[in-house]
Amino acid sequence: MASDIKPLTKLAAWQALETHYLKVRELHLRELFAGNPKRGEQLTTEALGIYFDYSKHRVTDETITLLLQLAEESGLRARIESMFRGEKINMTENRAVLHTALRAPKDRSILVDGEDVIPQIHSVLDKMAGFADKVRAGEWKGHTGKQIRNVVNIGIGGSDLGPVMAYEALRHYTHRGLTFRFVSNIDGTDFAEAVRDLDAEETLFIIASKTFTTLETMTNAHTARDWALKTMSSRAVAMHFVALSTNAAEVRKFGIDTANMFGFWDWVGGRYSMCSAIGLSTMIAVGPDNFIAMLDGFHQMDEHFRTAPFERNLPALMGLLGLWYNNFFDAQTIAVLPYEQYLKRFPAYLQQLTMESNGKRVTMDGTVLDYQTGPVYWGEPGTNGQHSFYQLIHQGTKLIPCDFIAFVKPLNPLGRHHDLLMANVFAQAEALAFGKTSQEAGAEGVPAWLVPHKTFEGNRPSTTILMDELTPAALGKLVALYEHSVFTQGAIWQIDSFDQWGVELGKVLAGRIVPELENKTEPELNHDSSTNALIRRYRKGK
Ligand code: G6Q
Repeated sequence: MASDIKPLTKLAAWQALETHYLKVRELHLRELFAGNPKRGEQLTTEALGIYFDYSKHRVTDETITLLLQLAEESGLRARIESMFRGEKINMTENRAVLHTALRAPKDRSILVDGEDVIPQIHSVLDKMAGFADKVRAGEWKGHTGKQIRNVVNIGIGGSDLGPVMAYEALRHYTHRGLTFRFVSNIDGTDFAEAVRDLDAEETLFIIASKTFTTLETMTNAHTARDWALKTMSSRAVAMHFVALSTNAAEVRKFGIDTANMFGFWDWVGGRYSMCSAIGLSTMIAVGPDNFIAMLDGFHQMDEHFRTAPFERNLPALMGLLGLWYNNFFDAQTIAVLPYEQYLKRFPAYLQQLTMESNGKRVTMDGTVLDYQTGPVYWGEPGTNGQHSFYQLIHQGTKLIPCDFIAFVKPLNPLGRHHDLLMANVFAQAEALAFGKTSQEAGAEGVPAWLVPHKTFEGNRPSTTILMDELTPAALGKLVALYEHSVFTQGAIWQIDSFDQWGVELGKVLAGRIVPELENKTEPELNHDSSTNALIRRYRKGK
C-alpha cells in the first residue's frame, strides 16, 4: 500500500461516516422512497449491460458522497493503477497481481520484471485452443485409439472452484457429447464416484495445480493414474493426462510430458486463475470462441473498473456498499442470491474469492486491525433459498444485505417459468425493503395476537443486478465485478487481498498426523488430550 495513506479510522471520510451513520441508521427505506419518488431510478447505474439498482440500500446522497470520498482518501485509484501496471502489490509474497493481464488483448503490453507477459499469455491461449478443438472434434484419441468422451478436472481451491463454477454457469453452451467431472476432495469418495461409470480408455484427466505439490490434488492424480493403468499400459499417461501448472519440474516428475502441460505464472493467484490455463476444462466444454468471449467480458469490466469515475464504477460502488454494512452496521454476512439455476455454484466460488482474499486481521504493515474486514459470503439460487433460509433474512435478528442476480432472458424458455422466477426476485427485494407494518397486517384482518408474527420490519437492504442473458461474456463481467469489488474493499481496509497464509497453514497441518494414523506400531502422541484421544479412537476402529 501507499505508505502515505493514514490509518483507515483516521481518515476524514471514515470519521465523517461514523457521525453520519448515527444520523441515518434508523432511517427506513419506506421513508427514503416516500421522500423521493424517483429514488428507484436515480440510485441505479448501468454499465456493460449490467443494470445495478442500489436504491434499496440504507443510504442517502450524503452516504454515497462520503463513501466515494473514502475511496478517494484511501488511495483506491492509485492502488488500481498499481495492480494493472503489474507492481508487486501482493506484498507478503512479493508478487505482482495480474489476472487482468490474462484477459488483455494481444496488442497490449504489460511488463513484469521488465518482460512483456502478453505474448506468453496468448501463446498459452492458442495452445489451449488447439488442444480443446482436437478434444471437441474427437481427434484427440486415447491410448487404445478410442475417442475421448470424458474430461475429469482434478484440482482443489482455486484450481477447482473457478472451473466447476464456469462449467455449470456455461452449461448451456457446452459440448453435450462430452462428460465433465470435477474431483477436488481428498475424500476417496469424490474420485470413486466421479469415475465409477467412466471408461478409462475414453477419459482425459486434467491435473490442475499451480504448485503441483498440493496433497489433495497429487493424491487424486496418482489415484487417477493407477485407475487408468489398471486397463492400459504406462504409455497411456501421455494421451490421458495433461497438466495445468507453473511447476514444470514436478509435472515431469509425475510422468506428464511437458508438451502436454499448459503453463501459467506466479502472478496469477489461485482464486483469480479461471482465465489462465486453469480454464482448460471450461475451454474444452464451451469451445475456444466462447472462452474468448468470456475473457472479453472480463476485460470489459477490467477497463470499466480502471477508468470509470467511482460514482458510476460498478465494482467500486459494490465494494463501498458492502463496506458500509460491514463496518458501520456491523453486518457479518452478505447473501448472494442468483435467480439463475446455471449459477448454482457461483456462491461457492464467491466464498473463496471474497473470504480468502479479505479474511485478514492485519494491515499490510502488520498492524492488528481495529475494524472488521471481509464478511461471510453465502447463498443459493433463488427460488430454492426462499423456501429455507430467507425466513431469517426477513424476520430474524440479523442484518443480511443481499445481492440479487437475475437475467431478463431465460436460456431455457419454458411456459411461464421465467416470468414466475422474475416475479419472485423482484418481490423478495421489495418485501425485504418495505416489509409489512403491524397496521397493514391488522388491516388484513390478522388477529391481534398474531400481528407481531405476521409483521415484517423491512429495511433489509439489497442490490439487484439485472443483466440481459447469461452469455459467456456476461459471466466474465459478473465475475470481474466481484473480483474488483473485493479489491476495492481490500484496498480501503489496507490489507493484502492476495495472500492466503491460512490456506498455506492447512497444507502442512495434517502432515504430522498422517504417520501417526498409518504407522503399524503405536505412536507416541504429543498433541493435546483431545487430539490424542481422537487419534487413538480412529486407530482402534480402522
Ligand atoms: C487460491 C489458493 C488455493 C489454491 C489451492 C490449490 O487462491 O491459493 O485455493 O488455489 O490450494 O493450489 P494449487 O493450484 O497449487 O494446487
